[in-house]
Amino acid sequence: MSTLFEQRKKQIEEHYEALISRKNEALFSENGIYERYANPVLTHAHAPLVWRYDFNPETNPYFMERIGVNAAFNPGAIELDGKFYLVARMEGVDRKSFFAVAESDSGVDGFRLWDHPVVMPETEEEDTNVYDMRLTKHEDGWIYGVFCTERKDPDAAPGDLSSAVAQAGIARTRDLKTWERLPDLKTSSAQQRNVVLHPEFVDGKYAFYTRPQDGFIDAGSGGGIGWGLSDSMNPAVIESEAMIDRRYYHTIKEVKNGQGPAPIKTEKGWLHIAHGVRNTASGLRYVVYAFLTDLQDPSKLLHAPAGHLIAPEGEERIGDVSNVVFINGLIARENGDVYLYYASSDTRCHVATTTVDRLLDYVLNTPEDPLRSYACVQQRIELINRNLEFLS
Ligand code: M1P
Repeated sequence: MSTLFEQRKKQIEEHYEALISRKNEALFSENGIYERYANPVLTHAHAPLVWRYDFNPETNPYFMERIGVNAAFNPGAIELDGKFYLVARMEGVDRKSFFAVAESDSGVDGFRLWDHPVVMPETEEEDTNVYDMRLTKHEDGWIYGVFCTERKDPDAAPGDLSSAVAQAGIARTRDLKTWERLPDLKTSSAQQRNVVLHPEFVDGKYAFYTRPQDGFIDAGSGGGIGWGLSDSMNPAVIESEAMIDRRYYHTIKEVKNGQGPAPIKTEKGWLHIAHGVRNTASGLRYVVYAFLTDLQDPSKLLHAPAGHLIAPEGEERIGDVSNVVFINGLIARENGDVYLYYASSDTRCHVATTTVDRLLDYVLNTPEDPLRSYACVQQRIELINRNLEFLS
């Protein structure tokens, strides 16, 4: 007769393998811009069993979890030798985030996390929490990971155990296995999050998308997707930041916004996927949006379709931080296919598939936000009248 340990171990192993080998299926797309998928690509339950259970019956007779995993979200993404890799933000039940690599052959299912999480070296200043890595294959030959490093605010009032300082941590790798930590990005802003390295040199310098901010949560006078150049990555120092994509009153990005992954180079310009945040009676609402910048000058905004590209739907709306979709990873393949890896409600990772052509069509042909109801109605009437004339 098998022991409780053996029964539970078998059950959990079978359940785990069924989850990893589950096929995913594209869903019908109402908007025609991209396809969502039936299942998330990565969840807390994808965390390898050896991360969580003690497999020794002597020390774990009930086969209980010893170190639980709470969530898998906000993954960076990269294609290497035809394989799809996510560098996910894994969060332990202790609320600390860390990075771990998952790989898949299809990009839409079969993501399996490597046996060991990433060991991210620290600078002289320890990180309390690290998360949201953007991966950039830079033309200098390195793969850079730029991520948020969060530390307790040294100026917090006594008893305030929430105030934090966010800055951009930087590391580089060739294989996603060994990471060399570089000094944190230096800018004049009190807080930086959602910093992304542009894949090419601009005027012979490293170029960054930034998100200067006054407070840890509040944009204050900051916010908006910024842009700055640095002579070097070691250390990376930005002397002055320009603003590429501002926040506007009564829009999807009125509270704050942030560059998603590194932009896709297309014949029409740099295609950007980003997140925007607005306030509601039930808290902040995070959506994903897109815009296009100039090929020669990536800091020059060319087209900015109104509204969101992806907003939380169904189960995506619920999680540890509800009503959130967030993106910091995409894979654009040689053949024009695009895999958007977005996370929902700080809990799980999803994929949406599309192509560069479809995204460009969307960005170039969706009208900009005219910022007023009356003008929005005029835009819609113009479409209706064109349609009615065409259809008559
Ligand atoms: O909780 C929602 C998101 O909040 C932050 O994004 P932002 O800096 O734009 O506010 C990040 O911490 C992100 O990880 C998180 O998903």
